[in-house]
Amino acid sequence: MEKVMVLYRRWWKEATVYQIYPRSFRDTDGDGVGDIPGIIEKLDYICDLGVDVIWLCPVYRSPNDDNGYDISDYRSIMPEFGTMADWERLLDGVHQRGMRLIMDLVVNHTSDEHAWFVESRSDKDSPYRDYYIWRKGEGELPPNNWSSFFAGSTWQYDEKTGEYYLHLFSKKQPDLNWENPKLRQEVYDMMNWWLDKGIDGFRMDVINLISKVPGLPSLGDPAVLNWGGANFMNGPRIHEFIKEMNRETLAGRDIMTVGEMPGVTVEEARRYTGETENELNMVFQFELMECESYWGGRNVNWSLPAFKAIVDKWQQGLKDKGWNSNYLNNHDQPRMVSRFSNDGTWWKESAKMLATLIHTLSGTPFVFQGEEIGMTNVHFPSIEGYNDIDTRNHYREMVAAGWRPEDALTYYHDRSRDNARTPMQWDDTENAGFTHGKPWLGVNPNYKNINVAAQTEDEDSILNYYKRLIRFRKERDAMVYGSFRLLAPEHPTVFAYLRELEDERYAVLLNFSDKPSSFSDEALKSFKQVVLSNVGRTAFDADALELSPFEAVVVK
Ligand code: TEU
Repeated sequence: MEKVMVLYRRWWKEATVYQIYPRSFRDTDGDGVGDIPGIIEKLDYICDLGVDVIWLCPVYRSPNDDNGYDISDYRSIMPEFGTMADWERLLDGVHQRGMRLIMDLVVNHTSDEHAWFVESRSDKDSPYRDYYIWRKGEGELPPNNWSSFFAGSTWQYDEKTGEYYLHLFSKKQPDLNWENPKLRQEVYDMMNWWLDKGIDGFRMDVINLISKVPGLPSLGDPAVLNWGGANFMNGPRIHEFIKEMNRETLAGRDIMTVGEMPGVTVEEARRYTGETENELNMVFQFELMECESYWGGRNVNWSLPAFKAIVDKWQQGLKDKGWNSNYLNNHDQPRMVSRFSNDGTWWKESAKMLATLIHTLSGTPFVFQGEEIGMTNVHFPSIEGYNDIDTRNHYREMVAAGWRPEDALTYYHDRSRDNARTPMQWDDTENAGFTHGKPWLGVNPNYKNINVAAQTEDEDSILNYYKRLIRFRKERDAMVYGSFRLLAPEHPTVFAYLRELEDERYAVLLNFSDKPSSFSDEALKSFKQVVLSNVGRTAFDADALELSPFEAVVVK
């Protein structure tokens, strides 16, 4: 059994991260859009959860084609959110409470309104031309057959200079050309500028997309679209770029980094996160987020054994070689309780059960705002209710391809990124206490029942369970540094595993079903004492174990 070598102890391994989507967190000036003063107002709430790090989604100047992921000035704050002075007060407030702040770094692309792109598109001879990726078309056709994450071609024709520019996301998000050393240096200067202000790290948006395959070849099979998009993911210079970025900005600073990486494999992640690789601390992998298939607009086949196999692969794959991040929610994903468990009868139990999973795996847990009160998917009655560019563009494309509008809408009831983006539910007053104006996106009508105020009062609430859970992990080295051993990989309803560090041993048992599940395993024989339960269990008998619907239990 392993020892926690002092060398491998890291604050960011022990930390819990809380993600804020500022637009939807708390509005103080009544314009219907969340703001930085709103975050400052809620810092005591966040601190009280027991989290250590806040990850702030983009707060930079942006025309908001993709809600801040299209940045027009990296060094100023979006006026709707406040001023640089507000942001500085936020940083101080976070630090005063002993927490840390990590910023979103979006450098695969900028906004088309960024000064670099305005210059770049103005003239083929502009010194900024090469900051972006420009190509001639193939006759009437764009330079290749890649399709955008947000539907349609990745290429936009630009009249002025008669060429196309590449945009993996919206046409207002032109991709930066990382092959250009001057551009890379500009990015590093900007990162150092923020780091010198005292921030504690970065979450790096789609950072594995910055190196594209030379020549930008078409994908072999046009039907594979972007998810077969090997030509722009984990490209040949990706590790070189990230190592250079590390040398130029991160090295020698006590910060944390997490790279968002669609399409990343465990093998690649070992390199990105290896202790001696000098790249990043952890990555967000997408395999769990893609464990479903969609037919006719309903998610039909995610199965627990497949889900467990993915978790196990990543737990084993990065063991002693890198570090995992664990999440089931963020601003791009449907709400976990609607997606992976039960947002009806078993809402409370099942939200706690999923939380138990995330906080008892090896890796750093991430909590997305509202998750801690079990916020659910929203079902806006019409597509007009949706704001998200990904939802709106794909919906249009689907209907044009022959989907019935009601089926496309049902699909987005399950899938839309706006499920995560409805305003935070603070209390049962109008607009859930998010704003006294008109919210930019509709509030989920269930805010009367699901809100922070009600759950603060209720000892048995999801919110209070999160607080216990966060503390629980922090107090136990085995939960952070222990090994992971999956039990009964094929069991259809129970997710069971051991976490062990020398003689500190825990078994975690999670029932993913709305029916009772019995479970037995030789490995459980020596476990006796219940140390955490989402249903008030006190006794544990490994020989006659029946878990109640969505029960979670940790035994010692
Ligand atoms: O997301 C990148 C990403 O791959 C997806 O989660 C994406 O939102 C989804 O696949 C669309 O179908 C990051 C950000 O988290 C997201 O909010 C941004 O829109 C995107 O990059 C572009 O910056």
